[in-house]
Amino acid sequence: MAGKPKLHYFNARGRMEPIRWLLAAAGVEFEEKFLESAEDLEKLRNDGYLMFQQVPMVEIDGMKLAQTRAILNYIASKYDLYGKDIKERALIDMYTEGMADLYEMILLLPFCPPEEKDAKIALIQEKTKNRYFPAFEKVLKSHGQDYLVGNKLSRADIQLVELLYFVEEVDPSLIFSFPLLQALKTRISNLPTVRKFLQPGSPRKPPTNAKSIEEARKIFKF
Ligand SMILES: N[C@@H](CCC(=O)N[C@@H](CS)C(=O)NCC(=O)O)C(=O)O
Repeated sequence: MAGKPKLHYFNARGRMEPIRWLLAAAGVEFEEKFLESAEDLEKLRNDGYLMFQQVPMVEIDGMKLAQTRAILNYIASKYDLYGKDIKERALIDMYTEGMADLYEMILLLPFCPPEEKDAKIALIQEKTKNRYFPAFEKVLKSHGQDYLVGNKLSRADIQLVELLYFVEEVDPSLIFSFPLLQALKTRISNLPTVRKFLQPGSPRKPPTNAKSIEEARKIFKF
């Protein structure tokens, strides 16, 4: 039997967090090897482990996979979280690409210069309220089902709920006028695997803080 997937990143959310979420929601145990220094990253590069000299990298099923989306695609396919046919998959891709656009804005927020922060937060609030949340609320309303696609749990639900928690940290009021998103958040959070991941002590990482920014700067030299 194949061993546990091994995740290579530093000890923070960053681009690895959606991968942690998806594996955890699929009920897959994984190991993490944390980069602690620029030398650790250099070693992975010199050993030829990183296709584009970047992390996230996940060792899984004999592969060393790089590129966050490719890793998510593989996990979703493997654990049947990627729709039943190419049309469902196209919808899932469309939804998760939209989610990724908003996710990226929030991910980069802690790294922006202090004088730009208020404008960035205002933009995130505006886009969340007027573009992204209405779009996903509309999908749920259009079919009245419990999940975004195919009346069945998929990566789209898991990634959306991760995003809902992420947005909540910026502004908890943004979800107030979206009852179907609130209900989805509750439903997915109550799945046993997700509930476990949301408990303290799980591999879920805390919000980015000054310490993780400092660590990222040290490792990735920016
Ligand atoms: N498109 C890549 C981007 C990966 C990326 O930017 N990784 C950063 C850390 S979060 C990195 O390794 N930076 C070092 C470098 O680019 O040399 C992905 O989604 O995995």
